[in-house]
Amino acid sequence: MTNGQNGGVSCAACTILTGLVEQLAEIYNISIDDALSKYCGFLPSGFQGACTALVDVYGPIVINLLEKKETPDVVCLTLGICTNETGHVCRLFPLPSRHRGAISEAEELRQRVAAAKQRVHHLRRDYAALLPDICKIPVIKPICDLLDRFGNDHLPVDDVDGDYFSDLQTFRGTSWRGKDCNDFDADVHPGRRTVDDAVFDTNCNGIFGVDGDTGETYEKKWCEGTGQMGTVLLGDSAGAHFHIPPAWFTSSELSEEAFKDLFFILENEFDWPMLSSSTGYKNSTWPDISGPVDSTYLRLREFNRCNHRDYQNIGVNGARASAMADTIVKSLARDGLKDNPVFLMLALIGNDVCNGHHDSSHMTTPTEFYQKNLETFRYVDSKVAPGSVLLATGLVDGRILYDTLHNRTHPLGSLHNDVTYSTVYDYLNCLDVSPCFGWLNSNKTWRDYTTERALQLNKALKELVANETFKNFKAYYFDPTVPQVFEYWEEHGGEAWQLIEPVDGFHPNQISNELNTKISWELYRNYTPEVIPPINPYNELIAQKFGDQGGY
Ligand SMILES: *[C@@H]1O[C@H](CO)[C@@H](O)[C@H](O)[C@H]1NC(C)=O
Ligand SMILES: *[C@@H]1O[C@H](CO)[C@@H](O)[C@H](O)[C@H]1NC(C)=O
Ligand SMILES: *[C@@H]1O[C@H](CO)[C@@H](O)[C@H](O)[C@H]1NC(C)=O
Ligand SMILES: *[C@@H]1O[C@H](CO)[C@@H](O)[C@H](O)[C@H]1NC(C)=O
Ligand SMILES: *[C@@H]1O[C@H](CO)[C@@H](O)[C@H](O)[C@H]1NC(C)=O
Ligand SMILES: *[C@@H]1O[C@H](CO)[C@@H](O)[C@H](O)[C@H]1NC(C)=O
Ligand SMILES: [Ca+2]
Ligand SMILES: [Ca+2]
Ligand SMILES: [Ca+2]
Repeated sequence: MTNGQNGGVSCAACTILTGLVEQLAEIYNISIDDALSKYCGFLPSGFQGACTALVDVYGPIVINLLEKKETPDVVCLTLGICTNETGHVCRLFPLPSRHRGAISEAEELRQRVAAAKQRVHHLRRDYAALLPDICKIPVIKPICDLLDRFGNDHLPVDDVDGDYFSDLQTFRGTSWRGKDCNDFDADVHPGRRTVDDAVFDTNCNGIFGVDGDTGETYEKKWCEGTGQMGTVLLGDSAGAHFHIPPAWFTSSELSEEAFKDLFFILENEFDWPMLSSSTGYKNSTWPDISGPVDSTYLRLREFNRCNHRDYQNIGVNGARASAMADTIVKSLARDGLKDNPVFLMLALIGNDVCNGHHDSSHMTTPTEFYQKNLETFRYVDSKVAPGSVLLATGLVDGRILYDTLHNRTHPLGSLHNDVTYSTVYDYLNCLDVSPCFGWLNSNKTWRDYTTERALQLNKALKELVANETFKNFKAYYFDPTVPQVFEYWEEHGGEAWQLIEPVDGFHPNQISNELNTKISWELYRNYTPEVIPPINPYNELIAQKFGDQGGY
């Protein structure tokens, strides 16, 4: 994400937090001062120092203006955190209606900010000196360091033997890739083809040891030649299952409980790959993620228990075709000679047209899309064992987002029903920090244009799949299942908005993830049954002898 314009990310953060604090004061009938303390108190102790430091610097003006019923936008413009260098003043929360009509909204905002600046003149301080670079503040530094650890290579951070598998959950660990059952031996990791496994489990699938009756290892007896396949996703935030806890943006739900997993969430980049459509492997225990879990990995594991733990979710927030080819795909952990084949899904469903930034020059062209995807396909071909499959999914028609949500209330407006998705989308565009300028936009011309480019890119991808051949896998093209997911849900009595992540108004949620698996699997069965691997006849025996195979 860029830093944006008109105050960008800092302005959005200031305005949203100020808005939530104002609402807290109202809900609990407390002063703004107390609401600020209450908010900081909700955060895990590691963050409270940073929160208090911010309150020390900005608190006096925030308190003064909110108690005079100024809006969060006016507060953050007065503080100078939001600016208007493009000539537009960005507005998220509604202005008090009493002045409406006589003057334009922009003019009213301008007048309010001018008056506010005068009123709090005596409280203003040298903010640049007090908060030079937010990441240099001692209490905030550890948080910035944490965010820096995501790095660019998308590999597990805690990986002693360097085989790209880890035994910790976060930092691209077992939430993303099967657990490394021996982190001191790079030859031991999920996905390895059947070897001896007499004493140790060399592929971490929980199957090892020797059958005393026959003298054969269980791995050879029950796994070898059964058509094992690992599950791999190469994708973006949708594939990694991006989710922002709605309670963080809903004033009535803010609480200590809501933030208790803040570190875990940061360490997993706001993604929930362990519940995703491609590599989900466990039921949700998160209070705000409800809905069943189904995934390609779970289906392949059900077909063949020898596939236990052989999954890799290589989804990266913001990924587009060029980043995938240049860096992301290189974090694939696979050896064509030593490992089993893969069932690989490539799904870049939007970013190539999303980073529009007020013009189309940031959108990927069809020629680039063909070339960059071809590079990715070739890299995969150099890494995977023969007999693999690659299923490429095209871009979605993101117009469904605006059509579904534009006049609904965003969590930030839930207290007074006064902030719609349309307002949030345009606000993020005004700050140039939207995850998708073209589709999350009240301007229909832009939404249509963005879809037109997406369809051109899909045509290029289809052509790639039809024209090129690869040594170690067969490639297939599928349109995204989004229209079928919506149709299915609505036919079964649901409403469209229930399928979209509420805070970002952009990503498919848990229900969508599960339905995507169900519908994709039907498509494979009907149109490409050859991609579905055989059922291992020894599954029952494996379950009896090895139970949950070591879990995850
Ligand atoms: C809010 O608190 C004030 C005193 O702090 C009290 O006078 C008022 O009645 C309270 N309002 C509500 C709705 O409880
Ligand atoms: C926007 O910028 C202009 C020029 O710098 C300034 O005069 C005006 O007051 C600003 N408006 C607001 C609301 O800050
Ligand atoms: C999730 O829960 C359901 C119902 O209890 C169960 O049938 C299913 O096996 C569970 N799935 C996973 C991945 O544990
Ligand atoms: C939202 O917009 C749709 C059409 O786009 C309309 O049918 C619906 O009545 C609107 N709902 C509200 C609450 O305004
Ligand atoms: C929508 O965007 C297009 C392209 O930038 C622009 O020409 C048009 O004026 C905009 N329409 C509205 C209603 O703002
Ligand atoms: C793919 O093949 C079709 C048909 O042979 C051809 O028309 C097209 O130009 C090819 N595309 C590319 C990018 O090579
Ligand atoms: Ca390792
Ligand atoms: Ca290892
Ligand atoms: Ca094994």
